[in-house]
Amino acid sequence: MQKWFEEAKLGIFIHYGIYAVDGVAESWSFYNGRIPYEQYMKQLDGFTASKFNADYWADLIEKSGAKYAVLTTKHHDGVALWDTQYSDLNVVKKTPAKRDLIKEYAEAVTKRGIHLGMYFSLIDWSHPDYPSVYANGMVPEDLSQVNKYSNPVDGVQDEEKWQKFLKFNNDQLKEILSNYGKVDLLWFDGDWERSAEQWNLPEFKHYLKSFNPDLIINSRLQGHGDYKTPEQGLPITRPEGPWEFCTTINTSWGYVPTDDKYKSLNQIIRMFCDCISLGGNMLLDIGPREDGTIDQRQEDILLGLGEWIRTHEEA
Ligand code: FUL
Repeated sequence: MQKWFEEAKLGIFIHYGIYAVDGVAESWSFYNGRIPYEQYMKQLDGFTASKFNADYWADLIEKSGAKYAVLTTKHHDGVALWDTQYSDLNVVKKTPAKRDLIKEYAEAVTKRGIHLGMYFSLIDWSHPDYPSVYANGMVPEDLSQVNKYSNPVDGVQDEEKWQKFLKFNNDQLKEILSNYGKVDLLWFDGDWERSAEQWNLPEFKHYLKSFNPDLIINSRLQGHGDYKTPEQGLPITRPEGPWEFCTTINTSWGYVPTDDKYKSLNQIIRMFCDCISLGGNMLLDIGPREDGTIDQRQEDILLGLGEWIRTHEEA
C-alpha cells in the first residue's frame, strides 16, 4: 500500500453526472423503475457543465484538508465524463457540455498535488454487450420478478457478448489510466453482478497495474483490490488492513435538491475522528449541480472541516 494513502485521512468523493439535471438518484432511479430509462437519458440534453470550473473544485478540495479526490468517470448508467473513443455515450458527444471533464479535473487536481482518483463502474447498464437493458427490446411488466438491467436473460451469460464487453471495459480503462497523467487511485464499483472468474481476475488487476505499478485499487473487485471500502456506516472495531469509509453529506451521492437531510458539521467532524482513530480514511462525497456549481451547504461543510483540521493539526 502506498504511504500517501495510509497517511491521507481525508479524500473528497464527487458524484457528477447527468442525474444532476433532474436531481434523481444516480443510475438507480431507472434501475429501480422510479423513472423510465428513456426519461433518465433525456437528461443528456440538459447537461451543460456551463459553470464547471475544475480549479474551483480543486481549491475547495485543497481547503477541505483532503489529500485525494475521486470523481465518477462513469456510473452504472454508462455515461462517460470523458472523450472516450469506444462509446458515443459520453458528455462530449451527447450533451451540450461538449467538454472532456475528466481532463480538466485531472489537470486541476494534479497541479495542486492532490492525489488523483477515478471512480469507474464495472456495471454498464447501457452497453449492448453488458446484459441487455431490455430483453428483446421489451421492458418487463414486472421488474420485481426479473430485473433486465442486471441479469442476463434466463440466467445464461452470452459468452461472446461478455468477451466483447470485457474488451470494451479494458479499452475504456486504458483511456482513463493513460490519457490523464498519473492516476493514483482507481475506485471500482459494481463488481457484484459478475464473479471473479468472469472479471478475469487476477489478470485484470495485473493489466490495470501495468499502466502504473503504484496504482491503488479499492476492493470492489471481488476482493482483489488493495483496501476495503465500507459505505455509509462506520465499523465498530478496527478493520484489518488499509480501509476507507465513504459517506454522503446528506443522504444522496449525486445532486438531489429535495434531499435536505444534511449532516451537521459537528457530525461530520465526529465521523471523521471516529474513522481516523480506527486507522481509516474518510471519503466524503459531494454532488455538484449539473452546471458544475456546488450547493452552499456542501461547500460550507468542506470549508468547515478543513478549518477544523488545520486548527487541530497545529495544536
Ligand atoms: C454504490 C453505488 O451503487 C452508488 O450509486 C454510489 O456510487 C456508491 C458510492 O456506491 O455501490
